[in-house]
Amino acid sequence: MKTDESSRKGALIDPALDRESLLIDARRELKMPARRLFGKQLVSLGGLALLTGCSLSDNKSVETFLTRVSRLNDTVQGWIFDPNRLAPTYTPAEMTRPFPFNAFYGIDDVPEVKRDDFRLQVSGLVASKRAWTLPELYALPHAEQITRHICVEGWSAIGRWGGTPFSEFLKRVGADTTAKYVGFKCADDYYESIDMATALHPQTLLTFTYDGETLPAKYGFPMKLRMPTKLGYKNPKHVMEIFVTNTFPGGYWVDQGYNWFGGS
Ligand SMILES: Nc1nc2c(c(=O)[nH]1)N[C@H]1C(S)=C(S)[C@@H](COP(=O)(O)O)O[C@H]1N2
Ligand SMILES: [Mo]
Repeated sequence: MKTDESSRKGALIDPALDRESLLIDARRELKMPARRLFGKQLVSLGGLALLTGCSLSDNKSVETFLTRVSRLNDTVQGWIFDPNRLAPTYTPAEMTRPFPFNAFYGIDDVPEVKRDDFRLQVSGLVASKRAWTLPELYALPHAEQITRHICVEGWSAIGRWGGTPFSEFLKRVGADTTAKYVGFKCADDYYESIDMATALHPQTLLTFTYDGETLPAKYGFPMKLRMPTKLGYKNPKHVMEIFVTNTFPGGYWVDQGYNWFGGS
């Protein structure tokens, strides 16, 4: 197999779009370390297509696909981390302005969660299932982070979030930290779940602010779980309920074929 750019481009103009040779190209683009993104699973063309958000239906989308796969290799693997290691942090000057909005719907359909009636529900394997008001949550120990958010749609941005270390919150509710998962239900039908190691990671924050201000609706008011060790879709916005469980809860995108771990 030739590896130079021209031979790859040549393959792309073949109308047959030989899926097998494309897969070989894509695997080469990924090289060894980035395969860790997909765990020990064999990287499948379908999985890569989902991860990169490309349809592979014509030559142009195949080109975009290879560019995105290669971008994953070049950059994402440097930004996604081992759950025991710390993600890089940045200075205020490095923040992306304006920080992008993204959801499975447009900005006009962002849910408006009412501040006064809001109660965060806590359920599952926890000692205290009582609901929390926003003032109670705001009174928890506060931490700030400036980290990079990486979206599989092909963008990344540096933002500043403030909130309480999630491990601290789990401690306060008496969570069974030997349980496997923490699940999240959101105001907009989104849902997610993460592994307990990530839930306890020191940079996993239950955030209430963005750049020093109350988290705006578009970025997930009243709260967003922020994990710089995970891809963007793993970071739920508009969190309404948090539960601890040993039953795999899945997630909005995961249930459509995305990789569940969504990190290193
Ligand atoms: N509730 C909810 N959370 C969500 C999403 C969503 O559609 N609904 N989209 C996810 C995706 S794919 C991304 S990239 C980020 C975008 O967050 P931002 O709007 O703060 O950039 O939110 C994630 N969390
Ligand atoms: Mo995303």
